[in-house]
Amino acid sequence: MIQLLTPEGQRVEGGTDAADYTAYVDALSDEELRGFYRDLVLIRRVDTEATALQRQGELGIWASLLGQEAAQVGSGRALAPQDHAFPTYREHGVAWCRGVDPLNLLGMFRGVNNGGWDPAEKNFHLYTIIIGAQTLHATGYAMGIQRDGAVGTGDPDRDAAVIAYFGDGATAQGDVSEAFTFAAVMNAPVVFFCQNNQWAISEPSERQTRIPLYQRARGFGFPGVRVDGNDVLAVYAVTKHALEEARSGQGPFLVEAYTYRMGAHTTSDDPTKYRVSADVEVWKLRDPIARFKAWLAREGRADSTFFDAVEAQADELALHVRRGTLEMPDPDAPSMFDHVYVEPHPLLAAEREQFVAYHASFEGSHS
Ligand SMILES: Cc1ncc(C[n+]2csc(CCOP(=O)(O)OP(=O)(O)O)c2C)c(N)n1
Repeated sequence: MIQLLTPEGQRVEGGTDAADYTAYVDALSDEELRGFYRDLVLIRRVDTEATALQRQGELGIWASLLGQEAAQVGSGRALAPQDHAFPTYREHGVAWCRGVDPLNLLGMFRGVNNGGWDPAEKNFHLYTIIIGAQTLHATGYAMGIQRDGAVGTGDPDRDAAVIAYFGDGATAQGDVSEAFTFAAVMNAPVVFFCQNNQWAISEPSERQTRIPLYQRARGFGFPGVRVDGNDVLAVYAVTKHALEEARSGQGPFLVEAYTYRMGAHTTSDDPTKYRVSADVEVWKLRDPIARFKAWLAREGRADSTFFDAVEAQADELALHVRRGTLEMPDPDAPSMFDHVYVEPHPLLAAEREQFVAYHASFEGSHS
C-alpha cells in the first residue's frame, strides 16, 4: 500500500514504492498544500452540517463522507480542468474540488433538484445511485474523448482523462467488470477510483472479494495500485500518476483507496447493528485531517493563524449551507419533465400535460 504520511503525520521517505510518488508531492507549493487542508476541513464541515440538517428533518437522507475526505480531496485535486469525473452519491469532496456549490448536493438530498449543476460546465457528472452504473458511463465517455483525439497528443492542456468513482461493494456488480473489460480492450483513458471504505451498507468487504481489490486490475490487463486512502498526499500522487498514464494513451488504471466509512452508510442506517465500535475507534486514530494537520504544523508550512482562519471559513460555509437549505424554494413540480430529453418528445409532453391536469384537479379541494 502506498503511503506518504503515517497516521502520526510523519513523512514516509524512500525505500518503498512510495519513492516513485514523492516527486508529485515535492512539486506542490505550500499554498497548494494548505489548500488541501482547507478543502478537507471545509468539506467535513459541509458533511457535519448536512447530517444535522437531515436529523432536523430538512433533508430526506444524507450519505456522509466522514473519514473519506482525503480519498476525495486527494483525487479531486489531481484532476486537470479538462478531465471528467463520474461520481457515485458520496463524492461531496470531489464535487467541492470541481467547484460545485454544496447547496446543489443538499438540494438533491432534500428532494428539490436532481443535482442542479451543469455537468458540462463542471466536468463533474450527476450523482449515480445505481451501484456501479457510472463506471460504464465513464468508460463510454473515455472512449468518446479518445475518438475525439483528446488523448496522447502530448499537449497537456488538451489531453484528457476520465475518473470513475465507486465503492468496494460496487466491485461485485457486473457493470464494473464490464467497464473493466471495455476499458482494457479499448485502451480507454479512464481511472477507476475505488474507495474501499470496507462496507457495502452492512456487508463487509471480506464478503465481496477473496483478493485485494486492486489486484483485480491485473486480470483485466491493466495496472492497479492500493493507496492509503486517509493520506491525502499519497492519494493525490497516485491519482495524478494514474491520470497522466490515461491521458498519455496508456489506457486504464485502477486505484484502490483503502479507507474507512466512519459514519453510517446513510442517515437511514444504524451501523451499530452490524459492526463493532472498537473498529471505529481504531480508525479514528487514522483520521485523514489530523495527520495532515500534524504534518503541516511540524513542517512549519502552516501556523495557528492559518488553522484559525480555516475554522472561521468553515463556520461561514456552515451558515451558507444551513441558510441556503432552509431558503430553498420548492420546485415547480412539472419541471421534473424539463431535462429528460434534449429534444421535445411527444410521449413526455403528454405525460406532463396529464400530470398538470391531475394536480389541477385538486385545486380548491382543501378549502
Ligand atoms: C444496482 C443497485 N443495487 C443495490 C443498490 C442498493 N445499495 C445502495 S448503496 C449499496 C452499497 C454500496 O456499497 P459500496 O459500493 O461499497 O459503496 P459505499 O456506499 O460504501 O460508498 C447498495 C447495495 C443500489 N443502489 N443499486
